[in-house]
Amino acid sequence: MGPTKYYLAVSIAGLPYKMLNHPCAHVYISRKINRNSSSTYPYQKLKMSSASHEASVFQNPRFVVKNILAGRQSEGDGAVVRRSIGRPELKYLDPFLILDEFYVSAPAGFPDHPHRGFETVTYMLQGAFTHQDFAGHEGTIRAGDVQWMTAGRGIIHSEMPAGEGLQTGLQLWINLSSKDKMVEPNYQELLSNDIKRAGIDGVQVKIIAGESMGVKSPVYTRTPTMFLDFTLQSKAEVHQKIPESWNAFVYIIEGEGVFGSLNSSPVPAHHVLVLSPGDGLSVWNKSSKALRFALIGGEPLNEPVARYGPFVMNTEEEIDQTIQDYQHCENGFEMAKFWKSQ
Ligand code: FJE
Ligand code: FE
Repeated sequence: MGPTKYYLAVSIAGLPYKMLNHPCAHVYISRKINRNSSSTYPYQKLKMSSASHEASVFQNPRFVVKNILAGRQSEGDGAVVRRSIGRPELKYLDPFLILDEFYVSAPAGFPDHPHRGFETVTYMLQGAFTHQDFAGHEGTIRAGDVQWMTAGRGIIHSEMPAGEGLQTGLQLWINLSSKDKMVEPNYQELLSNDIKRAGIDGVQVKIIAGESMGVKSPVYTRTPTMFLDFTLQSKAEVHQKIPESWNAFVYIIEGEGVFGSLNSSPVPAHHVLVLSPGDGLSVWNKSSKALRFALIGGEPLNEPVARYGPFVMNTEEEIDQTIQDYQHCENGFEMAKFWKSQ
């Protein structure tokens, strides 16, 4: 099997991969088998004011203003994603470019491809993924682990399944402000064990970024961001503050929940809910099963967005420059010259 087969099979954010085919690096498929780890951790119990009381302290509660099912689509090489942010009905929710729930079984995956101008956050839900980049970084994240990658001025990397069977997770693309688009690439890896948790009355939260129930994440977010993974047992409720001026949305991972207003209809998994402005969100699980959802918020950049597949800049001129840099292995893409993933 020659590499050409894969060029044809791969698309990047709707563009045929061939258009981004690199003159220096070849795209080819590889995989490694890694053991999946699973473990359990005690949730931190916090004493705080009663949740129901807190509901009444939202001066300006957030409501659901858009509810969209994230349907399945093909991405990468044989991978399937449910795209919520980034789909035609919801092209951009400043500063968020894409949220994908990905479903991948080897040999499918996301072979060698570039990024510039934003961050990707990969949060594994099931299985494991191995990442390799053109600067020699390599790592495997497993269920519950997070990789927070700042592509900045340029990354070329591969993201491939590391285990047998179905690997699933969330990948969020967060735009960078014009002053940060060309920063040095950077990785923050948060292993499941190190992710802080809090909980009270049938509610558990993993704090990937930002703060909940008085517990803060150590992740440094260049674009101020909140990323919380909530699990509500049957009949539980939660009332989470969100900075007033931020854009925020919910992605339902499992179960169904009532969001924003107690008498609204329950919404099932794989829906994205865009929230109105406000200082907090209330959520109720009226069902008999657990509800799991991600609550994601960020400070809007309020800047123009010029986008070409995996390159996100402010102007078309910067996009042209980026394509040139990529093709000539310059201005951050130097390491592409002889690199391909293994
Ligand atoms: C990418 C197409 C892609 N969603 N979810 C084009 F598919 C990708 C890409 C991903 C991706 C990777 C993972 Cl691990 C999970 C994803 C899209 O890699 F970056 C471009 N440019
Ligand atoms: Fe990528």
